[in-house]
Amino acid sequence: MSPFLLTRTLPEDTTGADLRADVRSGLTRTPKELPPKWFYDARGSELFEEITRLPEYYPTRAEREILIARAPEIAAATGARTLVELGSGSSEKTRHLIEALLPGLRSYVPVDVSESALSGAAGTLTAAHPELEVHALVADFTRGLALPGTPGPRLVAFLGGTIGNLLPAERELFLRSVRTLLAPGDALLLGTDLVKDEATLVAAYDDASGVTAAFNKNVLSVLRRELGADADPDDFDHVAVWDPEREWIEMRLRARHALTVKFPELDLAVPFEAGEELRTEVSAKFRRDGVRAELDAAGLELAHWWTDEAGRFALSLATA
Ligand code: AVJ
Repeated sequence: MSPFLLTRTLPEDTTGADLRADVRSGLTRTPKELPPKWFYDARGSELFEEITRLPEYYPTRAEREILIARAPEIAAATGARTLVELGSGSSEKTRHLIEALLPGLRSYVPVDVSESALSGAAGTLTAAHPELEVHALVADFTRGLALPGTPGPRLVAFLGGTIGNLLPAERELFLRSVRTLLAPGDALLLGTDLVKDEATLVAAYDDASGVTAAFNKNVLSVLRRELGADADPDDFDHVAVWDPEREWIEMRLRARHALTVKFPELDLAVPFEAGEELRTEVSAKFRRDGVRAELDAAGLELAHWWTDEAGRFALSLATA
């Protein structure tokens, strides 16, 4: 009944070492940057959940619309007995997929960097589906994955458009590593936000109520708590810009005046000029041909492409 396992693939304290390494390399280069995974402590995960309910943030609703409409087709096409979900977060949308995959589904493997999001989600799911084995993994899926030996066929889902957080070269490595997880008959379900008008995109990352600004600044709280940094959120402005050449949104923190952030534990002082920006996230937007080409380069074949009615977001089903 309700087997629930939680595995950390890395010893807990490498998280601190990873953060220190990212701070050292990302904050001492020009322009400054930090990887977006550091947003997601318990507070950051909560703020992201709040973002998904904002009127301006359409991706979650658009993807849910596609999942509800296409879950039966996905179930029929894959016959999955194991669902692996990378970057599962609260697993809220996944419910639709899980319900369509039952009764054939045996095992659900949510993978996320946020242990708080994982245990919350797994609790809800095991309560709703006591017959399902839930094996949660606290892991950074950009570093390669070892999956538990669950029954095939496997469906690996990477939803929400989170692949857009990776730069093109990182996406290529990531898709190749996913490809190695797939046996013949397994499949990848990939969610991608789509290129659209700039006003809609920028509003989704700079909402009127300031929740995304708080989410962006939360990374400064992570630096304070984890590394003893003296970063003050009031010293920075939230910035969201669309890069039309690279077709991605960048979130940045812009110093309101010249300041220095000190990291006593790292013996590091990071100077910011007035107006200097720290890039905290890239969120790439896609087109069908680009997705097909990237899948192809990783040895994956685009089998289905579904969008919401408004054409804002896409789900791709790819086979090995
Ligand atoms: C969770 C990575 C899909 O890029 O849209 C939301 C994160 N950042 N608002 C995205 C995010 C700002 C989100 N992903």
